[in-house]
Amino acid sequence: MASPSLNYQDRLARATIPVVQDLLRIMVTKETNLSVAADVKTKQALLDLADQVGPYICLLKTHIDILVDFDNDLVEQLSRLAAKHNFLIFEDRKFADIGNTVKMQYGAGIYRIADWSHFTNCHVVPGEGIIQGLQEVGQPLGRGLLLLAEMSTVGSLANTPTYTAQNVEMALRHTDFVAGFIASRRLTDDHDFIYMTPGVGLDVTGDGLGQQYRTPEQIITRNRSDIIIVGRGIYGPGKDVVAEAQRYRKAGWEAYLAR
Ligand code: 5BU
Repeated sequence: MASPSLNYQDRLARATIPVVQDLLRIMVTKETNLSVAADVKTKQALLDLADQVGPYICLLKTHIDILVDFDNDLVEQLSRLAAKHNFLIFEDRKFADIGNTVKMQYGAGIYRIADWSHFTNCHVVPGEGIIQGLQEVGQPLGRGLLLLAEMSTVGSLANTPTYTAQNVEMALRHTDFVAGFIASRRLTDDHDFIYMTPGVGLDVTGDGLGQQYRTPEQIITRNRSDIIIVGRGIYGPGKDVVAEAQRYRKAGWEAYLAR
């Protein structure tokens, strides 16, 4: 098979999942492949961060269960900021249970993730039923799923050829709901999936707890991933959030243009 176009615009024309079309359209319009990992502990800190980085990102990645003061108003305000700045939301929930359980975890509970998060993700450790369960809840709402085919950390047990390849096989059987992967690199040219990569940093190589940072150039230009996910590199101690968001947006976009 001929090497596919890696151009976001071409892929927008070909994308079949509506939420993937929305994401690619935002990336092309705003010229950004940056996602900020908003790992903060309070509602106000999350809203402030989203408002500050909003103009520079295509996707805001959340860990909603970190918040000490989550409420429904947070979801409403976050959704308003997403509309104001034109970005989508990705709850990095990493579901990992049986299909019947994840359906409830995704659609119900306090967080009702499926109601507001455009993307979420799962481990395929339990087998394909996890995808089916999430799909029953998410697809009618127009959501997309990412499979955790690799992780960014030292010694990740997911990063074995067999496990990663099985993620790809499962994704290929669910192309109406599986939008792509969390991985450090493009894994297949058999179908045009979206790739998102955490563990991206320009200044340091690790965090002392197993995290490993690679540069946008490594991830986007060389590894052909699509979206860089950056957390502490943007809002860590002493950082100027807006300046860092601009810097990572530029680095990510230049790495894209270079390929
Ligand atoms: P950091 O501050 O840029 O290290 O944050 C990285 C974010 O990405 C954080 O929210 C993690 O939970 C998330 N992450 C990751 O770092 N590595 C992975 O393999 C996956 C998610 Br999956």
